Amino acid sequence: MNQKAAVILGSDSDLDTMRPCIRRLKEFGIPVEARIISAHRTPAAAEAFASSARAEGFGVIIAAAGKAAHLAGVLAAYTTLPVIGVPMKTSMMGGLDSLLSMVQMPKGIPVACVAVDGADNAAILAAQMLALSNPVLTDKLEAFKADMAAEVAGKDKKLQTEEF
Ligand code: RP5
Repeated sequence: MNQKAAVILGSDSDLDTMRPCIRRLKEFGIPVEARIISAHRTPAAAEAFASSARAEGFGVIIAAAGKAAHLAGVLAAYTTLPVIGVPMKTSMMGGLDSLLSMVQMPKGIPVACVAVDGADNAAILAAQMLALSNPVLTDKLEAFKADMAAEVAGKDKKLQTEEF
């Protein structure tokens, strides 16, 4: 059963944005390996990682990159594992460049793309994928959703006591 998650960063400059992703995966008890591998600066490493990821026990790959963000697509080209892309916000174009580079994949090589800087959602989506074959993880996700709903309900209740 492939239950590890990989978090691949295109650069160390993506790390701070992606820390919540790594933390969330760990909170769910998912074994995580984080790497810095660039589609452009270390393409051979990208191929090597993705080609062997399934055999190494990974069940999902999360790839964060910015600007001409080809990392998720390149990894997806070398594996049949699901790849989730996280487009990084950029100074010049606000992350629209990253988003379009990531999401506009050609037919045959899909990448599941979350929002710009959507680190937390990438972790939750990865957990949901791994949970397909992991009932313990499914229970954790159900508890996570119930906590979120309770939090919103608490805020709604508080709102009803406000004087406007
Ligand atoms: C991408 O270019 C990286 O994923 C990063 O988001 C962006 C800038 O990288 P650095 O120049 O900061 O290394 O490859």
